[in-house]
Amino acid sequence: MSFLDTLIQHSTQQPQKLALDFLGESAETNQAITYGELETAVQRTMQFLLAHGVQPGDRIGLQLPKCLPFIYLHLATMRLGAISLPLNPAYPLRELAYFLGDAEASLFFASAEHQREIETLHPELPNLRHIFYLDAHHPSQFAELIGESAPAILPAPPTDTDQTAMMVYTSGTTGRPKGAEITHGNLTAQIEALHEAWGWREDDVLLHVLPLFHVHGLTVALHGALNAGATAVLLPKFHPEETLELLEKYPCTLFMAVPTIHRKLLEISHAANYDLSHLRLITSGSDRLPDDVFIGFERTFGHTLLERYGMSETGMNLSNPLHGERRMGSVGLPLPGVEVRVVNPETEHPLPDNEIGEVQIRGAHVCKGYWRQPEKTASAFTAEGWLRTGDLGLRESDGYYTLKGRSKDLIISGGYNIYPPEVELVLAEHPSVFASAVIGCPDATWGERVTAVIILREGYSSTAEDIIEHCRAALASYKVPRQVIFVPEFPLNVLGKVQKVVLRQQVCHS
Ligand code: MLC
Repeated sequence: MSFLDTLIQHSTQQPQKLALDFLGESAETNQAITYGELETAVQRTMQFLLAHGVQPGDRIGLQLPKCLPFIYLHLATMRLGAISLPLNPAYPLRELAYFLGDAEASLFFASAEHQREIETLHPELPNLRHIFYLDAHHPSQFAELIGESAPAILPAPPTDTDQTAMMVYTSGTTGRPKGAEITHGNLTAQIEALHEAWGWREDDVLLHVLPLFHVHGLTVALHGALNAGATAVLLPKFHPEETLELLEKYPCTLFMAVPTIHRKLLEISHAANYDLSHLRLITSGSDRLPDDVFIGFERTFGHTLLERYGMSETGMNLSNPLHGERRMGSVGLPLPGVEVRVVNPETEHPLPDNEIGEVQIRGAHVCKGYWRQPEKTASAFTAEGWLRTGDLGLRESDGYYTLKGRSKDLIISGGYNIYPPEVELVLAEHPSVFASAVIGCPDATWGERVTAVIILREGYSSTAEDIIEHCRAALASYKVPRQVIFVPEFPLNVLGKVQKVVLRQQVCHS
């Protein structure tokens, strides 16, 4: 049964069961809804979308803060066979214009706070029929917007597993960001594998502190809870103390986060006073889990974190086991239905155990390709359908996999992927910058810190603050360099390319 069908089944079999408990910033924004109410809200949202001309295949942009209407819109869009396009609210106008333009979104739901700036974009986006502005601080506003139109006969969820359900933009080492097309079949395969591997249960209570616009918070955590008929307790923003309090007192059984969040929990001075013994599973992903956080969690909370490995294009691929050894530094074993191999990056021949090569992935969970970029799609997959992840790793003889770095030029900060070429392009627009190289320096809190290494144009001067200000105007804040280092020259290889590994050794002093 597809993920969306399963969700409908929960609404008929357990309509009174609490599905989502949204803990807003104030009592007014708190909202708790059952599976029955969720289904009603999704159906009303479908009617609203239909009334605004949404057709199967249409792209619906969602750049909203974490709120229940985001969830209704995401589910309603997919139920109609249209394509949900979640977007990070941190994207500045320039990036937003690219995503909406490239996807040719026909409807766009944005935060009322940004109405004035977003209005200026509208004339540049001929395919965009309507923009709706939502005020997350007033939940009743969405209900008023969609109204209570007479129930129409609504279409059943799409049955074509190859139909695109949602699109997630990822950047790359070259060129413009590309929309990974995640199909209905992908979503179902992803969630079934996790359901089995992590033993999701109807009586699970998940504390959800992640953003909803990335696969970790959306297709792993939220879809996971809804697919299981469990309860998700949603915090609009991560606060370390509140998180520990809720985990203890709600009480919750499941928690999923990125290493930066786990570290922030450990940094609370009285963390060990919280009793988390009733939790049945705490997972970590989106970035490598540092050993000291793994050990710190065991010592402080008596929990062995379960590390797993995934990416936007695939959802989750590998996971340490629910029962059995959760190996420190390892991303575990392939999930059900997931094929994994490690190959020589040049020849693409499979390597024997314990040898480092590129990790390649195949299975029903892997996206069908990139939106209107056939060349990028072709180069991402081998002829036999293996996805080239760009991650380096090895398989140990007992089947556990360990990641050993990246062949792609990529920085991971707090679980967000940052592609240096994107930042370098923005730096190149600064009049004083002759050349730049953007690297990730090790950072205890964030994993890596975005660092811009710059050669100034002769006769020009600039300051770190000036460079950072310049980047702020064009980039989402998590991509903005935290550190700027001016150098007279870069270490270059024989082809004249910056040797980033050497540069990192020269300038990163954590
Ligand atoms: C926030 N800031 C960051 C940042 N997050 N800077 C660098 N890297 C980050 N990840 C900056 C803000 O821009 C802001 O800067 C300042 O930190 C404070 O912002 P904040 O929002 O108050 O920070 P905080 O709440 O502490 O956020 C930290 C965080 C957040 C860890 C909770 O980064 C987060 O939710 N990360 C999860 C990302 C995620 O879900 N990734 C999944 C990708 S899917 P300023 O200068 O404006 O003050 C994927 C596949 C897979 O990778 O396998 O899961």
